[in-house]
Amino acid sequence: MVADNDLAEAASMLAAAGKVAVLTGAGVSKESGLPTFREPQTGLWARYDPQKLASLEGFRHDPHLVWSWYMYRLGLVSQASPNAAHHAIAQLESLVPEVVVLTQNIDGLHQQAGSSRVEELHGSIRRFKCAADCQGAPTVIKLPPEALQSDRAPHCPHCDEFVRPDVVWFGETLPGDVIDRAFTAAATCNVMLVVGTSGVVQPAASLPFVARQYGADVIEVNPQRSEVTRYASIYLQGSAAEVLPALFAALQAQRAGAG
Ligand code: BV8
Repeated sequence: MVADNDLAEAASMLAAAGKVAVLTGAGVSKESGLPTFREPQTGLWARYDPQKLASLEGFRHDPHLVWSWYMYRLGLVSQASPNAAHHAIAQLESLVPEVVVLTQNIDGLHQQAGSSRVEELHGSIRRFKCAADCQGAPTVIKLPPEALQSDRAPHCPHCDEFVRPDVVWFGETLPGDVIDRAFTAAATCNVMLVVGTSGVVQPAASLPFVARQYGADVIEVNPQRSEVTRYASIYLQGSAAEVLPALFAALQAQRAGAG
């Protein structure tokens, strides 16, 4: 469990902050029942490397395999609900003037929990597009429910190319507007709260470093040390669903104490 004085120190950083950026990774959705990226995949997918499947090369090599993996994950996401960590992050908006969530996750759980400003750095598993963006980038395609039950990648109604999830794969660039807003948030926040990421995937993993460079405090929440820990101002060791409600309660208490 996290030491009370670390929680109190982190809460006082948040209490003094006008703008907080919250960078999240797969760990924040772990307690919603969604597997993280680098922990062993379960069942059928245990023998596949997510980094290979989450790539344009993987899709080109076997579009139906990659499509099936995303439909499997979409099934898990559809059953999942936001956990206490997502709710605490959403409630932060009632205590901090400006909060922006920068998520690497594609599950949409921050929005479901009520966060009003969410930048999806890596896209969304709930949105689909033509693999050729034949009508312009992105060519979003509405799919009938039966397409989501199929293990065969559907075809674009305009050009017959395959349809794919509207996510950013390894080797693909993030949408320019999204990455600009994310780096601006990192450069202008007073505190960056980093939750549940191993801090290895670029360019998202550079955001906490940029925040530190611009003078922000970085608070990390993770049961294990990560690539971010070495330059965090405070490292709160524990799971997101345990630590974040406690951090939010400590912040509320400080706000109440401040009158
Ligand atoms: C790009 C969408 C330009 C799809 C994903 C610079 C240096 C080195 C490499 C590169 C570089 N620039 C680009 C690269 C290549 C690559 C990259 O970073 N590779 C890494 C692996 C070295 N980056 C890219 O390709 C990016 N594109 O930069 O474009 C370019 C292009 C070509 C060549 C060069 C440059 C695009 C990256 C986006 C990939 N798409 N997702 C999908 O989801 O299916 S990334 C994928 O990894 C997920 O989004 C995931 O969220 C993300 C990051 O992983 P984490 O979220 O951190 O998850 P992970 O499992 O790793 O860790 C979970 C953490 O949670 C752990 O720390 C664990 O301890 C913790 N945890 C567990 N339980 C809990 C918990 N925490 C809290 N509570 C708990 N209960």
